[in-house]
Amino acid sequence: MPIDPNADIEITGFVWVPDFARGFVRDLRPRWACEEAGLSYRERLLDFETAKGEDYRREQPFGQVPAYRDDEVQMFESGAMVLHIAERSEALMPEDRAGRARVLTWVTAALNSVEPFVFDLVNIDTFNKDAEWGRLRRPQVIENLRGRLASLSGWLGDKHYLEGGFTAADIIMATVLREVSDEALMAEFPNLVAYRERCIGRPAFKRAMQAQLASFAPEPVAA
Ligand SMILES: N[C@@H](CCC(=O)N[C@@H](CS)C(=O)NCC(=O)O)C(=O)O
Repeated sequence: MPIDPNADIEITGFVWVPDFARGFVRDLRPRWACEEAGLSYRERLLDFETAKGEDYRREQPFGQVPAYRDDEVQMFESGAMVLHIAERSEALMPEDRAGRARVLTWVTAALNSVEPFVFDLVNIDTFNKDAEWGRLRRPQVIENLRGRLASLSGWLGDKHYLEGGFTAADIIMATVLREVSDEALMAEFPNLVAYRERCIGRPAFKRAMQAQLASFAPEPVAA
């Protein structure tokens, strides 16, 4: 979907981030959900200072992106946004109650049972790459994450997606797996690599990614 300045859905993002973060900022998730659901959205781009300001914290208490609004609701937390967008489209959410409960379960699992382990590694590899504590702690962090990936890999087996067809849960899980900063570790689980590639090979992901990348200013922008 082209971004539409008149769309009822608004998603916030950053006007500039450093190169390593481009393509990984979490507004990618609701952008991707909108693309899958065929819903247009408008973007509101913020600099860091505005994001940490009092006004914006009324929308996003932690001063982060994304924040979301449409004609009915105002939200923060990308997982909740993807679920909300999924409610507006059968493309991302099964119709039956049991199926919906499974999608909610897997979105929560991705954010609560997998992402914290991925973030522990990102915190070392990206944000503290020269720190001595990181070098000492990394083997244990890898071991912990390996355990989570092994469990996920065992569940997924040869299924194409987490629950039947592609759903909101796959948007969240695939974006979590994209954050794993050790490709050798991922390679221990070929079905997870194939799953991640299958998800991000979708045209809707590519459009969302292009839209995020196109939104960044080349240089930092001040308030
Ligand atoms: N749990 C939040 C996390 C949002 C988040 O971590 N946003 C990052 C960008 S990917 C951010 O705004 N970082 C700046 C900061 O924390 O100051 C969500 O999923 O929406």
